[in-house]
Amino acid sequence: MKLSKLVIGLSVSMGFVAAAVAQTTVKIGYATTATSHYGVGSNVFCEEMEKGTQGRYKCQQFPNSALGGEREMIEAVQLGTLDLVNTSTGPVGNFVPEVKIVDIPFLFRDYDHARKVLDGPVGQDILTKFPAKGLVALSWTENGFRHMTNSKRAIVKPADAAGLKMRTMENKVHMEGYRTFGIQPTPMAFPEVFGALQQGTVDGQENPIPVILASKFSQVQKHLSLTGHVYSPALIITSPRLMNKLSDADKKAFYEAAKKATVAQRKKVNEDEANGIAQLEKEGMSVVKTVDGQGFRDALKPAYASYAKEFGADNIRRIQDVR
Ligand code: EAX
Repeated sequence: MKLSKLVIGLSVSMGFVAAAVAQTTVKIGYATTATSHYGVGSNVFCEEMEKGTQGRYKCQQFPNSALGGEREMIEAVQLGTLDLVNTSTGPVGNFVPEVKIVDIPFLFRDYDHARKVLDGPVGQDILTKFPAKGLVALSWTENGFRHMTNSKRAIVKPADAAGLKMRTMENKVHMEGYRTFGIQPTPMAFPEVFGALQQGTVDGQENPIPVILASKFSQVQKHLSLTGHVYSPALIITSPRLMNKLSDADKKAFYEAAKKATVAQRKKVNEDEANGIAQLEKEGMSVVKTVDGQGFRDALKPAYASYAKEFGADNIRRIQDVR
């Protein structure tokens, strides 16, 4: 009697162990804090993916660039040492060149325009280019419209930005555009930015409000100008290696989870846009709310000629024409 109870008890606990072993933990990394827009999006992705796979998959999250800069995380996904990354497109064009077109400054009028293009045929077609590069893009998430901050002076027009040494992402499309503003672009991985601003290695940087907030740049930058000079898309990226391991149903669950992450991440960007500027003022930043947008657009004209050559004027127009 006692023995049979023990046997039953053992087999029950062994069954439990077997179920636990069948659960696969996937690692997801991102640049900013767990409470930032990337954290909000990644949390929703992880919850929904675990639910959608009936617990067969769950996440371990690595916020705060714990696994390196965005370029390094993408490389890690390609190599298979990281499963997923929620990343801006900053370095992505270096892996999948078709992405670069959406990094053109002043390409998108506003959030509605950007989201419509990315959710529409142009954006969805770009996603199909990833597998050839050993990557799978599950969905567009969002970083936001980028604004300039610096420690030297208020920027209203390009002449105010001229001569400033500004950290940029490792993105040639951005750097080419920013040079026309007179800025000295200094590409640098995100984990180094705070220190570089603090030590004065660079005068400024540019990022969306959600990043400026989450990364406490108000501690090391006095001036914020709402230049909105470029939209910064983001993506949840994984690998064909992982996707090919999944059943069709689990694959679908990953895609559905990514879609919900997109909605949540965009919502958090909206909230930060609505509340973040007042918050940054409270933290001591001096904010230029009305910049000479036309002046920046005019300055950019030579770069646009070069973008038209690289990407095709028709392809750029096709994006601009989306209403
Ligand atoms: O994706 O590198 C950057 O400036 C990015 O905007 C940031 O890491 C969030």
